[in-house]
Amino acid sequence: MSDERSVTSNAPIAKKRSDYQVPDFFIEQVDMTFWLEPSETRVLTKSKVRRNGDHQRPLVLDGDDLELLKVSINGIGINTYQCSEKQLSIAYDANEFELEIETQINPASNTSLEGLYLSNNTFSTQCEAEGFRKITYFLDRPDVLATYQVTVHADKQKYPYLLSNGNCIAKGEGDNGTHWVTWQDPFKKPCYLFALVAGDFDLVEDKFVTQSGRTIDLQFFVDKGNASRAGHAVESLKKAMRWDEETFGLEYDLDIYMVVAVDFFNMGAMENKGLNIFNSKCVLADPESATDEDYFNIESIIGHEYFHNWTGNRVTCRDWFQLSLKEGLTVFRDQQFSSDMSSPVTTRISQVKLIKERQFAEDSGPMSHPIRPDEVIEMNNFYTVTVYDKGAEVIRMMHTMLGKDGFRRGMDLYFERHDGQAVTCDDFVNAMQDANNVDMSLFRRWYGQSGTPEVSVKEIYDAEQQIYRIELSQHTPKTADQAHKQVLHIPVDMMLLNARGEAEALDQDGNTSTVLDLCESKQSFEFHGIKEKPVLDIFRSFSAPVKVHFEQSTQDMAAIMLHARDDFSRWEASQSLFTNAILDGVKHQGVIADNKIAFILDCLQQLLQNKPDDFALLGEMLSVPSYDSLAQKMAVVDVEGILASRQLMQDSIADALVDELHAAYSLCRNDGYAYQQEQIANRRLSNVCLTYLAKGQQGESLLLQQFERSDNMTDTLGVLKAARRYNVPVFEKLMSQFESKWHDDVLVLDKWFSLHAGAETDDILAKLDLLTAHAHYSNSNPNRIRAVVGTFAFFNTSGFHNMNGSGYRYVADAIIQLNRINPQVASRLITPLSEWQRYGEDRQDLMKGELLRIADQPHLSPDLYEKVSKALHF
Ligand code: B3K
Ligand code: ZN
Repeated sequence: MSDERSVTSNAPIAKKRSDYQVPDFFIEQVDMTFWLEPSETRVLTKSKVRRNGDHQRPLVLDGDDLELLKVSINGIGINTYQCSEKQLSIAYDANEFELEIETQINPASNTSLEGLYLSNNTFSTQCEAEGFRKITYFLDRPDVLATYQVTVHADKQKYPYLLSNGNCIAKGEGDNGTHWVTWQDPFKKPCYLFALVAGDFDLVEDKFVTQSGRTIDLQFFVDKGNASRAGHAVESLKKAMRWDEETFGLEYDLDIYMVVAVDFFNMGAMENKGLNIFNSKCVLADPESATDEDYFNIESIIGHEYFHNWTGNRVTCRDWFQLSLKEGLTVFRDQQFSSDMSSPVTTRISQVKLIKERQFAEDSGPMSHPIRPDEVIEMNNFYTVTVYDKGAEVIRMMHTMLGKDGFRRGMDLYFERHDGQAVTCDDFVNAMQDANNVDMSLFRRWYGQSGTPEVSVKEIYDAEQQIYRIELSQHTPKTADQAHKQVLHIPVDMMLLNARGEAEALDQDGNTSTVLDLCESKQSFEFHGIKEKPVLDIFRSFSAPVKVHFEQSTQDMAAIMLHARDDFSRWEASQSLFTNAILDGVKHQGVIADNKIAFILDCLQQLLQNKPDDFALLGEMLSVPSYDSLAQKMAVVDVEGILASRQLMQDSIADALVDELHAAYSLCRNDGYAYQQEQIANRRLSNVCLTYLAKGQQGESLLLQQFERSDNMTDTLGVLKAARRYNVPVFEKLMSQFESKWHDDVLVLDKWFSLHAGAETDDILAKLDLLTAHAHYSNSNPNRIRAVVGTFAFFNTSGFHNMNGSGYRYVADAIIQLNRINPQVASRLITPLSEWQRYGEDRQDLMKGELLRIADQPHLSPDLYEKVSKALHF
């Protein structure tokens, strides 16, 4: 079998951004009726169609997996249409007409979880990006905006709640135990925001009064018995609504806001107008079953979907290449919200980790693309860390450069110009530019250029003249998708510190920080009147998504880590110190020079003696960088070298600082659980300490004590992770206790599956087989697949990269099985295999072998086809 043959037969065709054309027709009003039955749902769609411009082209509608029952125009049935596998083409002369289409679909057999499907016994939809075409023939593109009226008929007993977008305008009883409800959404929307839900739920209700005094009904629909777990999500929504009013002056528009939680969902949540559908994992929480991280994520995702109501729904994307217009901006908005609601520094740390660990890897791999992609085969493949999180960094840079008020002016103008429209990323930048009267032509390149820019920093201090100079140069290495790179406009936030961590004045006004504009390939910046060689704190708060090459002395890093005022800078310096030492170990067969270890231990000791006020920050600073962030620093990743050297660093800390860690651990007691910052920080620090202490003599008894005492999932999981980390024998026993307690709770059981799948033990493959054979494992539940296969592929480094190839084979087998069941989930699992080029030759061959095996499958989904063919031709 050759890789050429396997990836070119029946090749799906890529769409190009440059080929955009306005729609030939608009659909302005839609009236839909659903008769819901698990395997035979009928859908009647009446659309008001209007020709766009003077042409005679036919109306070509998208469809996928539909049975066409009837087509009529202006009330008269026709059969002069042409229907192919993915299109319905209708030639009709009039410029305006009413089109009626009846289709039949099978939600029960829809395992792709796109279109209309059944999740347990709930009918639910997911239409973004192109799932509406699995419900009816339609112009399934985001620049066709219509108002919708939707009537849903279904069995009353099985589906007492029938929901769709907008306001409920009528309801009634039908024949044979059925009932019906009609919904009307007065706001024009693209069809990807359409939603329908039918099921039996517990309903949790609340109210929100907007800044203008309107009362909004908030309704949360959750599985029966889960009402007590919805409180945090409801509070999060109210906070998000208030925050958007206060920060951006944006008020909610409908009178009702509904959130439905379902167990079977391909991602976190979906912002359908007035009817958000959520993965139950992103809604339900109580202290016993959810961790602080779960609480944080729920608040942030509830916020994210709510913020989409303006950035995404009221102003939407012209075409899918513009996805970052809504996603980058909405991620930035949810990040600001989270930062205001919780700890700004830990919030920023987690965002930066994601960029460095995952986005930089995407940039340098076969799927590299700009935040506004130029070519797409399967749109679902582009809901990426690049479009979302690098997209948010690009928005953040504008915020940094224009300032809070300037950014707000830009947002105001954006809504003033584009409310109710489908627009482009350029339109957004234009609004920012025009509102602030600045030229952003150079900055715009961030939208079109992929790859991670690398900035080299040199510092020169002239003691005699008291001048300090920084020389910066930028270069973006070529990527899989683009050979030639341009210079970018990079905002460089910096400060100069003296050895005591105090900030130097940078100008005559006494400003102590500044944002330099790096706009050329080489540029230098001078500061006068600097009396001693300063310590440079550069790219503060990660002011641009770039890699920095700066040979800073360990003394300078330690000074920042121990004394800087800026918390984020302190954390970054701690990570740079660790990274230098660990990579030194990788170079020297896993041995880190004694003096390097001693230096770090000394710094950590000082840190533990003079603790920062924020214990969560201390916990982060005591944690060594992840495997992924270390791997990013190597041209060829030395898996065993990183694992050994990282372990040596952790062991050295665990052995040398037992007393200090124990003291810190004992200090962090909480009385009774609350999701509240000081408590969260205590739990974070104590669980970091516990992970180190698990190695020592007292390890097992500390673990057992905490397990017994714990009244919350954060501390319970802290024990299990620490026990797993050091292979403490009690791990298996505690895991079975945990399983017996939680085997009926889907969300908690996912944590149990994931803990097992992430165990870096020699028998992991046998264990994975047991997990997939477990009575509660299911290949149709994405959360469970991610808990087992996802955790293993992304986080079980030694197991996935086993030199006998068994880890790669296991993941490829899972992907092959999922190809037909759920292409979106399968496609997300392929990323670690597709990064083969980062490893040594032996591993490369094994990984490519598995990619070829996937490529050779009959009926490969476009999702996998796109990724596998790019990975093989890299
Ligand atoms: N817009 C959705 C994501 C849709 C993903 C489609 N494969 C959720 C969000 O970003 O808010
Ligand atoms: Zn989003």
